[in-house]
Amino acid sequence: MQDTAQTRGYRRIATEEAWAPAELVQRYLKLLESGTHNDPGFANLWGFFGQSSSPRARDLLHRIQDMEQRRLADMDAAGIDMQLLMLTAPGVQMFDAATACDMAISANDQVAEVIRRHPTRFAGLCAFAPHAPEAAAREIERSVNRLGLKGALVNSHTQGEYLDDQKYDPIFAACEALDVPLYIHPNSPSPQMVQPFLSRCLDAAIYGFQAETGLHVLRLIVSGVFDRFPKLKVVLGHLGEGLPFWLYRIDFMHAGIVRSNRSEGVKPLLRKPSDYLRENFWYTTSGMAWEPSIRFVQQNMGHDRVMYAMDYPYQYVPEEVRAMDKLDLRPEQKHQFFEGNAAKLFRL
Ligand code: 1DF
Ligand code: MN
Repeated sequence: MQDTAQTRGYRRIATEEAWAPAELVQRYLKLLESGTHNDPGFANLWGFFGQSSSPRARDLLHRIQDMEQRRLADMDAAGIDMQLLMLTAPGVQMFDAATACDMAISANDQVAEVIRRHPTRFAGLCAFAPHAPEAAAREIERSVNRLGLKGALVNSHTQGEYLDDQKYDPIFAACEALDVPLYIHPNSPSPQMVQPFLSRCLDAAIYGFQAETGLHVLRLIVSGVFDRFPKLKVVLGHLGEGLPFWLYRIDFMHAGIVRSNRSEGVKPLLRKPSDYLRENFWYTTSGMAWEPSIRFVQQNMGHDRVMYAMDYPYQYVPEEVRAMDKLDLRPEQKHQFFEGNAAKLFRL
C-alpha cells in the first residue's frame, strides 16, 4: 500500500525547516568578505556554508534557497507532508536594525507567497528584527494577521544581546496578544562566549548551539519573563537544547540562589523553573532522531508537547523519518507527535 497521510492516518509535519532568499545569502557573503562584523561564530558558520567548496556546503546552499522543485521533491522522497518554514540562522539579526527590519519584511512577504502557492505543503513563521523591538512587534502582527504566518522565530542572541532585557518586552507582548508561539532557534554562541568553542569546531550544531540557546532560555525564565507574560508560548528545537535533562538541578539550585539572596539578577518567581518549561514550552525533535532522548522528553514534558522536526536541509536524512515511524508509541501518540501537536499549536 502506498504511504500517504490517508493510509497512515496522520500527516507528517516537519516543524523546524530552514530557507534562505538569495539576497540573504548574498548579504552574508558581503558581510564575511568585508569583515565588518564582530561575530566569530557567524564567520565559522557562514564561512563554511557560504564559501566552502565541499559537496556538503555546495549542496546545502542550493537546497536552502530552492523553495519548490527540489524542496518538494525532497519532501516527497522522505514522506514529509508539510514543512513549517523559517528563515535560516542567524536570520536578519546580523544586520543593523534598519536593514534587518527591511529584510524581515521582504523575507516574510516572499515566504507567504510560496505558502499561498502550496497551502497544503508549507506553513511558516515570520522573521523580525529584535534590535528594533517596536517595529518587530508590528511586523509580527502584520505577518500573522495579514500574511497568515503562524508565529515568530528568533535565532537566540542578537549581536550579543539577550531578550530578557525589558526593552524587548514588545516582542513577547505581541506574541502573547496574538496567541502565537515564539520559536527560539539556535544561533552560534555570542561573541562573549564563543572563543573556547572555536578551535575544536564545537560552536555550531554539534554543541555550541545548545549551550547558547539553553543559556538564553534560562535567562528568560530566571529574569521573570514568564511571570510578566504568563500565556507566552515558546518552542525549542533539538528536544529543548538539553534543558529537560537538567530540570531537577535547575530547580534545586535556583531555589538556593533565591533563598540566600545571592544575586541582584535573581528574584523570586511565581513558579519553579521546571514549571515554566512544562507549561509555557513545546519541544521539537530537530536533529535528535534518537529514541531514548525522545522518549525521555515525551515522558517528562508530556506527549502533548513533543513534535517532529527534520531540520531541513541541514539534516536531510530520509532514513531518520523511517526511524521515527518505528518509535514505540500508541497510535494516538504517534498522531500527536507527527501532526496533532503541531496542528494545534501552530493552527495548521
Ligand atoms: C546547522 C544546524 C545550521 C541547524 C543551522 O542553521 C541550523 C548546522 C544555520 O548543521 O550547521 O538551523 N540546526 O538547527 O540544527
Ligand atoms: Mn535549525
